[in-house]
Amino acid sequence: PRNTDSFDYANYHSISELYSFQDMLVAENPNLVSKLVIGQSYEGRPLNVLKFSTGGSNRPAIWIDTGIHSREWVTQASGTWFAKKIVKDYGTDPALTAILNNMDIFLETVTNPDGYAYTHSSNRMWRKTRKPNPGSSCVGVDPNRNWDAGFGEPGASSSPCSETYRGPSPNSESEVKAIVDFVVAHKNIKAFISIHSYSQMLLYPYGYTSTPAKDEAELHSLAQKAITDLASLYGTRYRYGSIIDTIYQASGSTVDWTYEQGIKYSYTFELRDTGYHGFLLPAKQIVPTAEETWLALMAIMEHTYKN
Ligand code: ING
Ligand code: ZN
Repeated sequence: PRNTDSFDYANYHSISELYSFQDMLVAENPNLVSKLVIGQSYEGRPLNVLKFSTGGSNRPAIWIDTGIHSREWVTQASGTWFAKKIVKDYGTDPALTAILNNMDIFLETVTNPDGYAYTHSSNRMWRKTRKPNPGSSCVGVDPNRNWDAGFGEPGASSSPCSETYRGPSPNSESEVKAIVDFVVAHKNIKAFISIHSYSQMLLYPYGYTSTPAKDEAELHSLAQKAITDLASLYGTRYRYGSIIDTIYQASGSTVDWTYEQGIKYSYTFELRDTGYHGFLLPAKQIVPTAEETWLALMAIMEHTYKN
């Protein structure tokens, strides 16, 4: 496609197509969208973040990432759709317009680019990063077990061959460290939403401990509102609750770390489906998945803006 109107949102795309989409969106909307490169992947790909901002400096911000697990293709595809939705709705949708007149949105759509390239070239089911592990023939670290929150506790593996290998140390993966450095330097991120698939769940901290988050009541009621809004479009049913109670114990995960950094509205989505297609969600479900998820994202973003 020559522009983001002719981009095929209803199909899956290679990393080069997703990266050229980003550049087209920036070129078409220079007063709203810019591209930050927050680091590089192990294999040297840029870690691109789209910044949606109407001005100000270091405004309170919302972070959204998709694709930290490379095989979860509906998430990178949905993130791409969200990027276009933001530029279409700014100035026409009053709720999003109010948010963007006061806050910035950061969107990393290909959070594990080496893994994503590998799912196209070699192994569609690749989840982890692509950094070799010294002393092992197994490659990669689980980038959702590599964060410095409960690192090394139950809910991750110390074996490099495991799909949930935590890595040699917190932030050992450049793809994780780049986000950590960005969040710490920014200091004004109010909501952090990390998007996975599949299971149809909306999860909040904690994953590494069964001690309730201090904001559990608010996180729970906002999750309920968000999944109710999501279901209003196509009837898709989500479960919700803390990570450990709702899916399983997981240590070193993204949103446990962001929550412990003081980002109250820290959530993880697990998008469609519940396992019939699993990671191989048919492309015809991309746009409906993105549309319904957007309603939940708006609920979280509006609540963040108003609180
Ligand atoms: N599921 C997540 C995983 O990393 C999860 C579940 C979410 C764990 C949030 C911890 C925190 O295991 C998938 N499908 O990746
Ligand atoms: Zn995942």
